[in-house]
Amino acid sequence: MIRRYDFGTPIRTHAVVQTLIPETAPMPFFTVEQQSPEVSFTLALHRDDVIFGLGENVRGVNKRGHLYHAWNSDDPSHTENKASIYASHNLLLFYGENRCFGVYFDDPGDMVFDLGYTHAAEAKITSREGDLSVYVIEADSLTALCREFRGLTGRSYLPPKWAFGYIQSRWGYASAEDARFVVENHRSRHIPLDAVCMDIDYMEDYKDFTWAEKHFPDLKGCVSEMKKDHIRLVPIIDAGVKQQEGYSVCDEGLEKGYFCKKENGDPFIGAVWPGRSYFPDFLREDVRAWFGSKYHLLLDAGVEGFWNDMNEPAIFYSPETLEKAYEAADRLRGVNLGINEFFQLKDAFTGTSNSMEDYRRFYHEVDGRLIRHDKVHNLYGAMMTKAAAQGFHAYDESKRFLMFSRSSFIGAHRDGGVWQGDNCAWWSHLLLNLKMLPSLNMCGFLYTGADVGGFGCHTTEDLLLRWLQLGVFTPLLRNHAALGTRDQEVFRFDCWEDMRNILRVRYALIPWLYSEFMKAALEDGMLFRPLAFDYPGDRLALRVEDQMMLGADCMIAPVYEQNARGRYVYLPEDMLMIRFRSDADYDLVPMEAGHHWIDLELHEMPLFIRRGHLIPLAKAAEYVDGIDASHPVLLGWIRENTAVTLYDDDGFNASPVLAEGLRTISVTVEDGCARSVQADCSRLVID
Ligand code: MIG
Repeated sequence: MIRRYDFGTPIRTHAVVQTLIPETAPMPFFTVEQQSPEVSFTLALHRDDVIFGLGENVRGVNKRGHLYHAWNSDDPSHTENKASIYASHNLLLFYGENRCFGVYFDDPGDMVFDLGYTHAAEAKITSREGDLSVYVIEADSLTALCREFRGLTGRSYLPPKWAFGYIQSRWGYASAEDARFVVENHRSRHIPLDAVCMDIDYMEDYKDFTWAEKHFPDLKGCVSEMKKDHIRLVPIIDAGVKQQEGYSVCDEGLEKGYFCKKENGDPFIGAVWPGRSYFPDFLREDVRAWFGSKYHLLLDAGVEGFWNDMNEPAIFYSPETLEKAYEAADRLRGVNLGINEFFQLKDAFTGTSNSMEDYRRFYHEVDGRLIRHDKVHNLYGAMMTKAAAQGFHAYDESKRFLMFSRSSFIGAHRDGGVWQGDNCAWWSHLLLNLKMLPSLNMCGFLYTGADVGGFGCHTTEDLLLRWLQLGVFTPLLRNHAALGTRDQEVFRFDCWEDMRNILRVRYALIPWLYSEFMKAALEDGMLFRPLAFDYPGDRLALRVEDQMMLGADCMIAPVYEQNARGRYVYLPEDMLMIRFRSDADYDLVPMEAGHHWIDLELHEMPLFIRRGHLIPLAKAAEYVDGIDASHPVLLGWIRENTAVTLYDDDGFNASPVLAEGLRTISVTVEDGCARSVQADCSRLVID
């Protein structure tokens, strides 16, 4: 059951797809305080209450004990002291004894989530602007809460099937030669690969929807040549549009008044990669339709997927903030600087980026009303993604396209996936990647993954290998690294064969992973869940944060520490561990419920299958289209006749029907032997 409560004048965010009539009775669970314009919601926490939610953010799966913000920010330092990164997903689930409810704050502006930070036994959520709808969700389980929430906010985005393949990316890839080099080095070593991401350097002067002639003299030819090799090129699109006369996107946007404006009506200018740029007012329907149609230029060249970046929006400086910095410099030049003045000078320049001053400098037109940017800041990235989705729909409504965005808001889960932004090549960020998965899934973002190997800092080969061992389970599996960091492609490392073998496990699992993904998407479920979702009565499962349930049948528990040769796991029930070295080389280890140490050499990774369940292992290939799932090997620990039902489709159809793609593989057990006409039962454990 979901009830809506309105405060102030709620602004349309596109997060919710159901129209609920606001309640007039007081809101349950919370004490509401209004101190205009702020509204806060306070709740006493019981000793054992757990708080799930907040989607993409730092720290744990249980968000209790710290302070978070709703403020989308381009911050490449995802450390524990941060309160927000690129997205605002304002969903909280309160769970404890006699307590199971969710609350969604549909507020596009700044919010503070004090979840037992100021007072350990109190949660206080504050809306700075006070214009919001609050949705209170009640259900009898965590899974049911999330299903209700998805019902409220709409079905998750469906990527094409090829987007489950391995994607190689790097900031610095610019040209057709760069892409070919990557592809050749994968294909010649039989390392699976389905796509190569092009970062900003493919463009002409970082201008959206252009490509540099010198880098891509024949883009269309290159895209189709790659496609023959089962590779897709996935270009980046940035939010800012370069200010340049004669650049059609800029000229049209100016002529039609599509860019965000300052109070005096002049278009706002902020500098990003292209230099001085304009920011399309994605909050307007007509601007979205226009910007969305620009993707057609690349779709016409055969491109089938994109990533949207810099859409918090990131702003390096504006002429105004820069001028202030120069003034500070002029004022202080020649002065024998005291240390305070020195820091003032320094801050004058570093403070030019993503400044509140700039975010208060421009306006959006929302349903005919001018609203200052800071009040709707968290919608910008989501509305850019919506523009792309509308553009794809207009281009070919029967087809799925790949889209993943850096910034997002609830509602953007209908239009695309997200990647987890500029992480670092740190072991702690491998763990952070794992922890964000279920939180993002609660909010509907199913197609997600982090930069495998780490974006910033130099990776190490053991980190990349261990990270791949997590990445093989994330729908978006992309190796991406920043300019200036050490080469990070699999083929650069001595142990590339171990990495390739792990990627082959991914490809053997894709039919199952795709099936689980599609079931989750089409039935408003989650792919990754904290253990607490599946074992509600289990006091130990409630606190586990470094293992996750995956799909209906499995649990994952990656190694996330350097030099570890294994790890501890907690099994809430009997499970079969598959210790994978490759798709063809693995051990089956039946394990009873409880605590275990498991040995895992650097090239080994575990997957746990719940006792009584089956999963199929297909014949791997070097690209998704080549995988043969017709007669899979079944893995599982069973006692009696068992069946597994898998979903499949052509991988493109934009309106798939679950029932039409289901196939059941059944196994009969007689005298301790298993048989199936549709599968190979040789690796089943039977007792
Ligand atoms: O300011 O396009 O998160 O993936 O490689 C950096 C260059 C801009 C940030 C993205 C990252 C991308 C990078 N971009």
